[in-house]
Amino acid sequence: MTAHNFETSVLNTWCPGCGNFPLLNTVKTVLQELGEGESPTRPENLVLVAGIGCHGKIVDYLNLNSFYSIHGRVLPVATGIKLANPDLEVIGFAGDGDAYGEGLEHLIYAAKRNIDITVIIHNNRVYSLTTGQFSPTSPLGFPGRSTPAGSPEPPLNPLELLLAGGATFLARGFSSEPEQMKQIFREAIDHRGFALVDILQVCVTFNNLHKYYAERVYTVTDHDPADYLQALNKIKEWDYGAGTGGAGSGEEKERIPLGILYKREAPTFDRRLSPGGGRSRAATQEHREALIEKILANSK
Ligand SMILES: Cc1ncc(C[n+]2csc(CCOP(=O)(O)OP(=O)(O)O)c2C)c(N)n1
Repeated sequence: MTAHNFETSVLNTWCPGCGNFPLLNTVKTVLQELGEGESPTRPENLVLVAGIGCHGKIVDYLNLNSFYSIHGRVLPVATGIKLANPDLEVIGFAGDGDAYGEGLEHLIYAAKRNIDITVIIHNNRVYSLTTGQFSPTSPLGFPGRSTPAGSPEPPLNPLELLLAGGATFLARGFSSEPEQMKQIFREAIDHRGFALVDILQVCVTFNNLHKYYAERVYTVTDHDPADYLQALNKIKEWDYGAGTGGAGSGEEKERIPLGILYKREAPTFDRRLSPGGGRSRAATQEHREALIEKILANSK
């Protein structure tokens, strides 16, 4: 597969300048790379799951097996697919509204279980498809459709919550830094366990934070992502603007770390559930057939 083969004929309806474009192009490059090398991932072994929102359209623009879930339900669908066939590489795409709002409890349980899937959050910090309501990560004072006088709530720090929840891979990227996004996506997909990548994805129409991010982001160095406390400190270094007046507050000293913030190895949910802890398709199939036999025998 080349990046070109992933193209579809679906008309792209994202706004010109949307941060979803570089994200999509980066995903294409990574998927192409996955199909090369010594043990290539075949396109038929990849499954994409999307939520509902502007972000969800990404699966329309990628010629691969995909599943449009319902709002907030990327994780249950992705979990089901992975458990049904642990040989598949499952990648979820969700918005901040989708994953950190309505779907939050599913996200925490995916982290707690350490299921081997990758989730990419298009975190534009606003509900874009429904035209600009505030989301769980919107800055304090955000003047959205539903909060014309400014959001009265400080934003949630989802990475802190997921670190506490048991996630084994947490990273942050920026939609205007494609090279770094590429490295992060690749590592997230290669990671065996639950990997969440929070992309600061600029929505040029309802929450254009491009300049705000460009002035503050930096790539982490001298950081041990395997060290929980170091990871927590890095994650707390930027609290999505909570307590500082939020994005656009003029707080110049704020710095936003990008890169892999936490990573550790741990047994995965899908392996725990597979017979013998293995991932072989044949073994899974055998186990499944034996179970069905047993159920049928018991029902006679
Ligand atoms: C169960 C359900 N609740 C609410 C909606 C309405 N809805 C559709 S998209 C959306 C918000 C999308 O925001 P986000 O997930 O951040 O994605 P974005 O559009 O910003 O990419 C909402 C509330 C819905 N379609 N289904």
